[in-house]
Amino acid sequence: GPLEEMSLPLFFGWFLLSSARDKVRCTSMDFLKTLDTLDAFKKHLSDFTGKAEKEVDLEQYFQSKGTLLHCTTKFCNYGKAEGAKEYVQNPTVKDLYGSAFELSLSALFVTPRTVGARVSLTEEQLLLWPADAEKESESASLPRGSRAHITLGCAENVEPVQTGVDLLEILALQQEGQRGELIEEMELGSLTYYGEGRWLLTLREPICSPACFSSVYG
Ligand code: ACK
Repeated sequence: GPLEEMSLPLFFGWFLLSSARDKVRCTSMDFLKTLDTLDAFKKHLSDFTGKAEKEVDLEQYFQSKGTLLHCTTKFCNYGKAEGAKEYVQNPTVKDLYGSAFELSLSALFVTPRTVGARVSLTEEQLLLWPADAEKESESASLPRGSRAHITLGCAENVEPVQTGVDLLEILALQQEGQRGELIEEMELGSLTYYGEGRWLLTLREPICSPACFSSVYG
């Protein structure tokens, strides 16, 4: 009945603690500030503007949604999403609910739609990862956990669900053997362009972020 559906959250995920949040926000702001000044980026500016504009301010272009940063494990949609009830009943989910984890952020990525951080999950973290999270990817063979990410911002009229889709798209290109165009070694890591406005910064030093496994009803 409706009461039962109400008892499931909107989604489960790891929620970054406030110190980690600031660190991640600063790093991503640094990256966006640098990226939109690079000649290589300006060369492909039409990916972002669609018009012959000369500049784009990426910090303005992406609106950050709220202040909480999180990595979604399972989108439950209050129980309406496929597999939501099974996920809640998983004993590991119950056992680990409310406990602390260390997330490893291994890359930042930017597309005309979203900006996000890739999260590299440990074996233990994968126990909380739903089996079907990567099914949207057309090349069906991406390893479990590939979609794990933190949404850092979305372009106007873009929903955060897009961030994971954009990440899967870049990883699918890599798996097809596309190595992208290595643009430059930045202080933060190496910057690669994958065409159609898709930029990937592989971090030299992964960012380690303490996070709590919990859920949101809001
Ligand atoms: O940035 P995200 O991972 O993308 O965090 C938000 C969160 O749930 C609350 O909206 C994610 N989300 C929304 N719809 C879906 C979906 N269909 N599949 C997976 N994640 C989703 C969204």
